[in-house]
Amino acid sequence: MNYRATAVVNDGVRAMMESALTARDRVGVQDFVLLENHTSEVAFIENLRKRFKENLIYTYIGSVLVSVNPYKDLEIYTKQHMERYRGVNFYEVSPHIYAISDNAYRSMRTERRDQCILISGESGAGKTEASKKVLQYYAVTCPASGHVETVKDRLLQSNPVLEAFGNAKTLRNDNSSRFGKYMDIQFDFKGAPVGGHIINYLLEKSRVVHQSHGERNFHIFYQLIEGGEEDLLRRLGLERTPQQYQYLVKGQCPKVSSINDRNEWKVVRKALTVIGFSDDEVEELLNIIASVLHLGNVQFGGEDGGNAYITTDTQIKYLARETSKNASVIGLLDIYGFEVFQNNSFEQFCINYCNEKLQQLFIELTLKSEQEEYEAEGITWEPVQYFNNKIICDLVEEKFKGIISILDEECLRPGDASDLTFLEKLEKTLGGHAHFVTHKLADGKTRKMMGREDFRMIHYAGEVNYNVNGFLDKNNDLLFRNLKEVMCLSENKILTQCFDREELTDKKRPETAATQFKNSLAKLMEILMSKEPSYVRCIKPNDAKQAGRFDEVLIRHQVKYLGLMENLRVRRAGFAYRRRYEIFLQRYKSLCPDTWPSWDGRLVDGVSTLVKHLGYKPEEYKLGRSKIFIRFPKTLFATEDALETRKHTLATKLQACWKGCR
Ligand code: AD9
Ligand code: MG
Repeated sequence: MNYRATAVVNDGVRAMMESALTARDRVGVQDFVLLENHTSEVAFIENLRKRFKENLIYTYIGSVLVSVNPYKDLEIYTKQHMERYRGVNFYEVSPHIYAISDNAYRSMRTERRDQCILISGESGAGKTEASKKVLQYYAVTCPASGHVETVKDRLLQSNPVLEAFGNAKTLRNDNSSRFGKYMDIQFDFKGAPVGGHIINYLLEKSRVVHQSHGERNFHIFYQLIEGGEEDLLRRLGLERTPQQYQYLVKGQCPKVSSINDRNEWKVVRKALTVIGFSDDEVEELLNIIASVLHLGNVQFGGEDGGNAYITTDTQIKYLARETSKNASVIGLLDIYGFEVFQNNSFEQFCINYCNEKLQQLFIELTLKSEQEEYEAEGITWEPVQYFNNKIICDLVEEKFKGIISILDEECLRPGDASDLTFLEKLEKTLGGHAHFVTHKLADGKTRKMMGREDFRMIHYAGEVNYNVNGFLDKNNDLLFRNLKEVMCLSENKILTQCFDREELTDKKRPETAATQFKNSLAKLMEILMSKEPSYVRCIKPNDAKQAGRFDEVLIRHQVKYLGLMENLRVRRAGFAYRRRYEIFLQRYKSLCPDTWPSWDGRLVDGVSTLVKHLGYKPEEYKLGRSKIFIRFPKTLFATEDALETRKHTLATKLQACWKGCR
């Protein structure tokens, strides 16, 4: 044997030994259910830290994917990576957003069940990037047929357009989505994407007229001004100087180093055409954008200047060729996670309510799918104790006595209704509720550390104080009737689509913002309940948007508010690990002389022979119809260690043999 070959073998053996000895210590476990001490938050975070240090940003809790934003480009999204995850078993490859995407796609195809992927996390945690990765995965790996290329293009190109009109630079994220998004991708019977549609939630309209210091308006304004062709700007009456528009200078940062508005303009302009806007429609759309900028500069006389304002509640909807009845669907939800700031207002109240609903859905569906799996495998179901947060959802949404009902009532009440009378009503109706607190104590004394304008909710993930200031105004969200009339008279077709004439003849009072949100959430829950969910929980590692920084305090906060420990507890309540017989046997058959090199009998008998040989105790495992269920991680680790030792012994023998040959 030549020297080079020996060196390669030596290196291989060393690497094998090193990895056997240190892999788990160094990179942690790839599924939190395998943590020895699964109730320890410290162990949980330590595992995240180890993996993050090794650029392993993905970890599972069972089938839930936890993702930590790396704030740098990792070489893990190539076509080769996509291929690696295509059609393989979820657990056979390292955790990845592609594994979640592929698994959802395959379940949709094989079980003919609609799927949804729910992505949550706080601002800047990587939700939108994750949803783009899912779309890219489908665009590359799904089969194509007929007009499918157009549909794939539309799926991908919808993102830059949505981001231009719905994203903005905030202090937390240079590309922050200021709306929640649910996107349906429809697939035909061959598994090719054939269409889709998008629903938006709670667009932050107020940003059009006001931006906090260090923040910007929606990207499209800057893109148009920086990138728009000379001719176009002339037609729209715009100058290429963002500084001169009132609506673009409030935050005092019209330029952001990480954003190239001019290039983005080109991408967005092209995308508008790809997703089906004609040139005329684009011109009309940009006319609206330009009018908003002009309106912002209108000077008003009188005492308080610019009371008139306009919002661009631009609904970018694209409906691809509407589709055959047999179409299956994968839904993608990119929605704000729990928000807890120093000062929490109406927006945080709505967002956190949305998260309570999603948590309820998670608990119901996870337990349901666990139960279904046990039943399908013929294993006795052992009930799991868990906190049912329905009580908190009811606190918010119940008719007559819920917070939203009380708020609506105050909004309707003529006379002295104010944010403070709303708070008083809350106290009267909800005082004593286990999840609702104000500064007033039952004995008439005052609770310390609580503002007089605050109410506190005990959410499933922790306590949040809400300041009632502005609740009534924000909930009313009124646009004056004469303004609506003007909009309806416009010759701009897009504008008249946005302002429906029928609404004007309707004498009914428009729904309040909270009620609209409650109703749209109820619809969303219905959509999600009818599908099989996968979850992606995104974590932001630091506030500085820097690669390699793992801020433990910030991360602990998110682990808490994402409810990850509760996720883990529910997932670990039964069996920590389960595998199909053929996969388990294939991996460990070399550890038993009766199953090595192959087992000819029934799979279940092979697995039974193997685990008995390994000394598994009856209480440590159960054999179902097609899978083995292992209760504790330590049992599995002992088996993994035995496998590593065997590989090591074989490698040493091999090396000795090579030496002998030389
Ligand atoms: V917000 O609630 O919309 O404000 P998101 O959507 O959670 O927020 P986003 O996906 O926009 O966050 O990610 C923020 C930034 O983090 C991105 O612009 C990227 O610069 C960075 N990021 C996020 N995920 C990844 C990733 N997987 N790889 C590399 C990433 N960078
Ligand atoms: Mg986002």
